[in-house]
Amino acid sequence: MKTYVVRGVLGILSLSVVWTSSYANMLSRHYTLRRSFNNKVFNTNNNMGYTAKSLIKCSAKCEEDCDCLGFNSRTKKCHIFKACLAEDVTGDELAWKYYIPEYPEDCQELFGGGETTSGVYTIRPPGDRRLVTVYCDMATSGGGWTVIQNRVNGTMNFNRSWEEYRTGFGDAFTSYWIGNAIIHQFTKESSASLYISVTNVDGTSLYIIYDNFSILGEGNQYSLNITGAYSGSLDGIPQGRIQDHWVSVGSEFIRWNIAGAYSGSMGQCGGDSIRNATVRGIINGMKFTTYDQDNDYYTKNCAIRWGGGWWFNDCTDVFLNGLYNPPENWLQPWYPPYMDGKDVARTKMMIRR
Ligand SMILES: [Ca+2]
Repeated sequence: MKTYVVRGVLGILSLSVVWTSSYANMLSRHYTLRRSFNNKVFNTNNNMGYTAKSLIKCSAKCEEDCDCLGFNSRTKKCHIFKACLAEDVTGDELAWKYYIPEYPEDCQELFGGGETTSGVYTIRPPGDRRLVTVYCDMATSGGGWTVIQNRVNGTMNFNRSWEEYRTGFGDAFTSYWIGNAIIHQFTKESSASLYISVTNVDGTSLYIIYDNFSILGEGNQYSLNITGAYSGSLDGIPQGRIQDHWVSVGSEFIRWNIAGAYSGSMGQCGGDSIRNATVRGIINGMKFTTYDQDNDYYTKNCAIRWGGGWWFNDCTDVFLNGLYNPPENWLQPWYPPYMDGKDVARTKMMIRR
């Protein structure tokens, strides 16, 4: 299905283009009509020319370097410009219309503009010329969440280089990491709320929300910074199939039993496992580590040993980027309650500024 609607926004016509995919998600972009350019022709040195059957087809040509698109509904000409400037108008020709793509900085901006459908959208993160496709969760906990990490199955490799974690990898329709540089841009002026969910293989989900999340820039190896309160159900109570796990810590041990209570000699533990880790060190404040850049406290490299990039201490009790499929073991997705990736079907991290 391909549809477009024309609707009035502050007296300016706005074109909303919607694609649908086999994932039943939607990719949506907005373009604003520049009426003053109707029936004008621009100097063609500054554009790419195509033939397109429709405005929708033409708009699909509008990517990274497209700040203006022109379509002639009579001749089916489609022109992609870096800019449409009044001084570049060279004459008149009927049926030309020009549209300026509008890119929100994040999903919260889209949500505030009336987009209440979860799906894949194109954003232009603050301080960044790049266009980025992301999944926007418009339904969970008030909506407007920009998904920064999504894992829906094991097909996407999360054992990536520093550069790949910096710029981002994956596919917004399935599994991806949005990129440490982008997360930093989102959170460098003021911290964001961070929502983390872990979905069991039985379909139930646990979540935790941190009020204040940010990461430093690349010069500080994207250090993790979480402050303030948290809430949620990822509270250390064993769930679902997780039962009778034993963890030894030096001479001490913890035992989780079927009823959900714990016994042992470690006292209070669980809940905020980023700041209250009991086994492998607190990761709040830690730098990011990848297989090709070791910033952790382990004598070797946690990313190599554990098979994915993350904020490691020695190494971690919380690891959402682990190896997904047996026989390779995904360690400590979120301990407690998750000790092992075999209990985890999906994970998601998302932020709202
Ligand atoms: Ca190390």
